[in-house]
Amino acid sequence: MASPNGSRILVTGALGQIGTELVTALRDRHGEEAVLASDIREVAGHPAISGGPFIVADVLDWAAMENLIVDEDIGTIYHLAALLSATGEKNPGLCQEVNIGGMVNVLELARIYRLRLFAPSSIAVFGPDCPPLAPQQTPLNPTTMYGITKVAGELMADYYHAVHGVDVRGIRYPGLISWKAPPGGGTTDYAVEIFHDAIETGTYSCFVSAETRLPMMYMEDAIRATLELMDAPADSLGPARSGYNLAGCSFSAGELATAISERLEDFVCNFEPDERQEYADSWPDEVDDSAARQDWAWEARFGLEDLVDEMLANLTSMREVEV
Ligand code: NAD
Ligand code: AKB
Repeated sequence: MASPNGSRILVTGALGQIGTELVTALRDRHGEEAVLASDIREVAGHPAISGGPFIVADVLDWAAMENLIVDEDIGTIYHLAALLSATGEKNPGLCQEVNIGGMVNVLELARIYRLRLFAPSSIAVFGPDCPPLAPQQTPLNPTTMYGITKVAGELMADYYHAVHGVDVRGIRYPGLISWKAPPGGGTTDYAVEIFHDAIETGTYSCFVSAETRLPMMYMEDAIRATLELMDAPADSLGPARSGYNLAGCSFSAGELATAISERLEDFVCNFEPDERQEYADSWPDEVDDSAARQDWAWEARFGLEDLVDEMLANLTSMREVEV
C-alpha cells in the first residue's frame, strides 16, 4: 500500500487545547484545504471543524489511520492526541494505550509513508530526582503514568530517527496557558482555570499550594515554537530533537494569584491542594532551554505580566461578546 509522501498536513487530537490554535495557525500558513483536522470526538461549532476539513479518527485504529494517510495525501502529521497527567492518573491503562499506542502508530506510518512528524513531549518526563532547573539531559524518572508514556514517546522517536531516518521532532512543552480552548485534564490546568473563575466569580479554589512553582508558557509562544521547530533545517537539530526543553516563564501559583489581584482588586484565591499536588511536586520549577536556543534560535516572548494582561483582556472581551 506504500506510496510516496503526500503534501497535506494531518493534525490528530485537533479539538484539544493546543490543536484548537495550531490548526488555525497551520491553515493561515498553508491554506484551509491543506490541513486536515482530526479527533476521536466532534464538537459542534469548533473552529477546527468549521474552518476547514475535519474527520473523526481514533489514533489507535491502524487501518483507519493508514487509509487516511493514503486517501488524504498526507505528508506531515502533528500528533496531539493524548491523555494528560490528571486524566491519565485516573485511568492509567487508557493513558498507556492512547499515548504509547498512538505514538507507535504514527511513528510506523511515518516510517512506511515517509512522513514528517511532530510529536510533543512534556515537562512531565522529569521526576522528583530532577534538579529544580531541569537540564536538557538528565535521568528521566517520572512518577506519573503520563510522564512515563512521554519518556517512552521520546525514546521511540529517537529510535525511529536513528534507525529508520524518520524526521520526527518534539518539544517538552511546559504548562500551557490559553484562552481560546480549555485545558484537557492536566496538572497545570489551574493556571488557566484561575483566570476564568477570577473573571466570572471573583474567587478561585486552587488545587495546588501557593508555593507550587512550575514551568509555564503562553499559547502564542508555544504555537510559534512548534512552527519554528518544524521549519528548522534538519541538520541544525541535535540530540534533543525528540524533546527540546522550552522555557516560557516560571512562577508559583501564589505569584499568579497576586498578579491577577493586582488587576482585579476583589479577586480572592484559596489554596486547597488535592492529588494533583503530588504530580506538580514531582516536576521541576523551571527548565534550561539552551539546546533549543542554540539549535533553532528559540526565544520566548511572554513573561508573567504579559501573559496575565493577555489572558484577562481576551477572556473579558470574549465574555462581553457572549453576554
Ligand atoms: P488535550 O487533552 O486538550 O487534547 C487532546 C485531544 O486528543 C482531545 O481533543 C481528545 O479528544 C483527543 N484524543 C484523545 N484520545 C484520542 C484518540 N484515541 N484518537 C484521537 N484523538 C484522541 O491535549 P493538549 O493540551 O492539546 O495536548 C496535546 C499534546 O501536547 C499532548 O501530547 C500533550 O501531552 C502535550 N502537552 C500539552 C501540554 C499542555 O499544557 N496543554 C503540556 C505539555 C505537553
Ligand atoms: C499536564 O499538566 O498534564 C500538562 C503537561 C504539563 O504536560 N499540561
